[in-house]
Amino acid sequence: MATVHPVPAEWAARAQITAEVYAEKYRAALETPETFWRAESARIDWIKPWTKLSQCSFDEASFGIEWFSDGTLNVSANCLDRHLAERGDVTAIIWEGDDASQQRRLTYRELHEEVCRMANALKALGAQRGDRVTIYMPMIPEAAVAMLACSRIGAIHSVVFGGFSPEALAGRIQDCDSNLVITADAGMRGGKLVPLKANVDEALLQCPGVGAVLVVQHVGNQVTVAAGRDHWWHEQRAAVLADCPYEEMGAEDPLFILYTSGSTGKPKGVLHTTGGYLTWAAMTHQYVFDYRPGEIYWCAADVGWVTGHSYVVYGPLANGATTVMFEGVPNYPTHSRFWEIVDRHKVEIFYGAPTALRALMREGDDWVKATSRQSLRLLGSVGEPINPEAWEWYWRVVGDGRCPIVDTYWQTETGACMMTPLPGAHALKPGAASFPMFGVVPQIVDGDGNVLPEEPGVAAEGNLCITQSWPGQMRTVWGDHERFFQTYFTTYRGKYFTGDGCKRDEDGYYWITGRVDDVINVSGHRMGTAEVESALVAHAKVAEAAVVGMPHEIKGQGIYAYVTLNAGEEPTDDMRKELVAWVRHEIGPIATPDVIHFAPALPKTRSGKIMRRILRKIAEGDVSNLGDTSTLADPSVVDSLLTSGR
Ligand code: 6R9
Repeated sequence: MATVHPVPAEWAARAQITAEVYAEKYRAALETPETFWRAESARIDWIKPWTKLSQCSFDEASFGIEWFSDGTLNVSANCLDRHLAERGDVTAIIWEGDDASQQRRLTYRELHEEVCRMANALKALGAQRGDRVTIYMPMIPEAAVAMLACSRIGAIHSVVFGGFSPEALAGRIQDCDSNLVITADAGMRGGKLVPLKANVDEALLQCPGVGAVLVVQHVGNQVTVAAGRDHWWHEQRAAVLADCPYEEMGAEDPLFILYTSGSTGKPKGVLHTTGGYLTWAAMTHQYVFDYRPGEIYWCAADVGWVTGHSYVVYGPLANGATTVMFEGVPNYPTHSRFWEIVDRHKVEIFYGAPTALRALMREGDDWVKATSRQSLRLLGSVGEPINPEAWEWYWRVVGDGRCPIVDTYWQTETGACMMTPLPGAHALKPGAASFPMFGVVPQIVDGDGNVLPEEPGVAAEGNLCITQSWPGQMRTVWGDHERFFQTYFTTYRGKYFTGDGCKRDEDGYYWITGRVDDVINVSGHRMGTAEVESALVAHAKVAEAAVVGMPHEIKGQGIYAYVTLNAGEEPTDDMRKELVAWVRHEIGPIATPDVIHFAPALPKTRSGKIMRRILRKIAEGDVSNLGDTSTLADPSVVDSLLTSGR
């Protein structure tokens, strides 16, 4: 029996969402959606109010997703302009550099001015409504400024995580035909320089369509400036006006593209639109974190991931919050860094990833206990399942047993949080994503698509689908609407399939059990095994590769790569190093294989399909029961795998 932490009395007394309110709102969102969403979308300032709530269908013949479609608004106006009258002097962003002596604060008024100036600079460089702008930045306020500046002029941003290689960056620039890139000279992480501008230079050798690069001077390192193409932000900034009118955007106009990995092919450009996304991000930010105006809130995610989009930038700023941005890493200069930041800025709500917690947990409690953390009142977790051991440590050591933990389950595709316990409403079960957000209807299906019925007191386990649309749902895969439909709506007809396994326990709590497709979750980052495979086979000496996940104490999952070399190539340690370096070059450090297993051959069925089940078992070190291998074209391949080199 898992431990259960009851709702603390003081939380039940003061939380915005109590058990009763949760039940009422959940019911209202499904039974009277028009009234429910009228009220919830009123948290956004609309230029022209919507009259059409939604037109959504997951069926092939009538497929389409639209919310609030005849309404108009502007996202940056919602995150900035409308706050100026009442809280113009409130801090919008608290920034702390990798080096703790670097600190910045921007009020809403200052942020508004920066965004207006950057919007004007983008226009001066030729950016227009509907253009794609790629943002490749460190975690500095200008990353948020760049996103908001795009939304102000109706340009579609595509943020690429600074840990991706020039090769990966180029692919993302090409896929959405970006003609403008915003970057910085460099970023700093854990005392190490990340040469962003140099990476952009390398990527642009393959991207002739990019006519302008806006470069923020951050570290002050030497960079190359290509005349006519590259422009310093500080120079442009000084040359433009401090005010920029915002564009009136349709609710269904694109807001951003964010590339994410799937089970097949190249990363997909997940497209989010304007009205539904902002409503969803802002609503969940308020309810999930029980956020109140004036609170200091810190989401430790990078803006290169969806969590950074929805919970560092759009959700908190739409709600007028003070959002903390941190450039560095949890263990630099010491393992106390996160908690020192909490103390320094009096952070009340902290939202982070299990992988960081596991890494810090391993270093012992003293690093945490050296800090006060008295300001904290709520903790959050996101990105991957949190193991009960890490959960209990987070609760007991970081939160001193005072702070509820919201374990928020969602995806790049879902825009913002889909399932979570709410701190004043639900007793907490360590590791359970718990209950659906308002408007979310989860369904657990078996492999054949049969719905496992929801019966009180009866547990069920299978694959997680969502049966109806919610405002923050992605609208398409950039440039490939057919792929959008095929990827998410054909495994189980008429339903959105998440790709995750899930169980519902006797009390109705949902637990995410991890991906059931060929996606692995490495340190909370999604990685398609197919992507790593295609990087490996692109190497001249590799004949074939198959990649699977393996259990990893800190990262959650590690990358285990089986590689068959071309005839005549030697499987040496140097070869291993060469391949690891190659993958880092092709994708980036986040794709670094943990194990390269030189395999004389891969186990294949007679029809040529690689039997991944066997590869996973061997990677897990569970070789006692490899299951039925009789359908293999050559069963002796398994023995050769067991004796060959890792
Ligand atoms: C927000 C984000 C999505 C995948 C998702 C699932 C896993 C995220 C989780 C979780 C268990 C949680 N995931 N949050 N699993 N519990 N609280 O992470 O988006 O990068 O697209 O990853 O991450 O497997 O399908 P994204």
